[in-house]
Amino acid sequence: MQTKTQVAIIGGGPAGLLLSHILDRSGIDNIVVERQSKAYVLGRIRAGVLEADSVQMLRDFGLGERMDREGKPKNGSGIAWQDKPDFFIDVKKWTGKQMMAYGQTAITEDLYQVRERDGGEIVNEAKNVSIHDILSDAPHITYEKDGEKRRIDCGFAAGCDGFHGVSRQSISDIVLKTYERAYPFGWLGIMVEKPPIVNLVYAYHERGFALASLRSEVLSRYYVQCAPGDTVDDWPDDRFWEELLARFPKHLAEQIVTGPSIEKSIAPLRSFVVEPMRYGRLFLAGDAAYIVPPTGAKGLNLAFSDVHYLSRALVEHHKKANNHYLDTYADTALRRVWSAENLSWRLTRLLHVFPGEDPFDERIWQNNYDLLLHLESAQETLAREYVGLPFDD
Ligand code: FAS
Ligand code: PHB
Repeated sequence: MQTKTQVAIIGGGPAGLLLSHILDRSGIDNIVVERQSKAYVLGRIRAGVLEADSVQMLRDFGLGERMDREGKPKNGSGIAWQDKPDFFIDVKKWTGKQMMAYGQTAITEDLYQVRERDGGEIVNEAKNVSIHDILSDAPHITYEKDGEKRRIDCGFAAGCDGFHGVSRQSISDIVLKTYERAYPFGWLGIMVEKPPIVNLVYAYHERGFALASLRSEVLSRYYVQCAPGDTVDDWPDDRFWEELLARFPKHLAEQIVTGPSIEKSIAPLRSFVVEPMRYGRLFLAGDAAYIVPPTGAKGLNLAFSDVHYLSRALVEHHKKANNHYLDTYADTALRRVWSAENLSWRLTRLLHVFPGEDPFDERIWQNNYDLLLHLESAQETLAREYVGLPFDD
């Protein structure tokens, strides 16, 4: 079976679905080709915090109604450091903006709902997706569905297929440059049907990092730093709660309502970027091009800023025959990616225990926390980075 479309979108996660929705609103036809089932995609539990510009983007494109009803606006997030005073990343004070606690799972549900309402074409359970003739003016995608080989002829391909996708691998090794940093730990996350503490708080403790977050007034999300080889079987609920409560100062640990986990998973941490984010008529967006450690709450938000830049580029090309934003997409997107990689790496270094760390480095990172406590310029800089740097014009 052969079809034709203006933009073929590989990957139906937040980046692919949001791009599809925005292009559709501009009258640019597109097809999303997703490897997993809809139920599998909607079952993923990942990000929890939206930057101010991500919130505005969802509102601008008619995706803000449930977020504004169920999401929790936040003036910032706390940092608790063992035996030191607490710190609050006060984005409201320093930038006048708020962030929003609203889970990626809900966002993906909202995206699916509007794409299906608007008759969007999403092919789920597409196997062996391949991208062909990327360097030509007429690329095409092939995939298999229900035992049938299918082809989509397209003008452009958007690689929104995440870290394990096919798009990045379709770029020639000759041009692809990779930058990577692996971390000697992972994040063990749980979901629990209990009221969250008032603010989202990151904690540094000699036993390891911890994070108290939320999804709603009755759904909390918690994380602890764990060893890279750990599995969820190593972490029964009792051990998790004992470790989490030990890593927060007493006045915060007392606020945490424990209970049986309804979800438990471990995510490895890495910093990873590939350049370029464009190869011929293939444009990468989101986790297909980079990964940030979740410490800075940047991964999902970066996917949204990529979609802002890429959708603008494709609309300008198709509606005004203007290729300026296509030609500048990769550099523009990467500027914001590297800023987020920078913040995420610094917060990961600041808040985690690095086994065997050089004692000098340990003191330097403790001093970085002291500077936050005492230096307004450091507080303002962190607040501006954490709320999300403005999109480039
Ligand atoms: P996604 O990975 O979400 O979506 C890619 C889609 O492409 C998937 O649906 C996949 O099935 C599909 N796909 C893959 N290969 C394909 C192929 N060959 N053909 C077709 N489709 C294919 N970010 C935060 O900000 N905070 C967090 O706490 C946080 N926690 C995370 C926990 C985990 C375990 C992971 C993996 C990521 C986490 N992230 C977090 C980052 C995450 O939220 C991403 O930034 C976000 O999902 C990026 O969205 P996409 O780029 O759409 O990629
Ligand atoms: C979450 O709520 O899942 C969350 C919040 C902040 C982060 C990472 C994850 O930095």
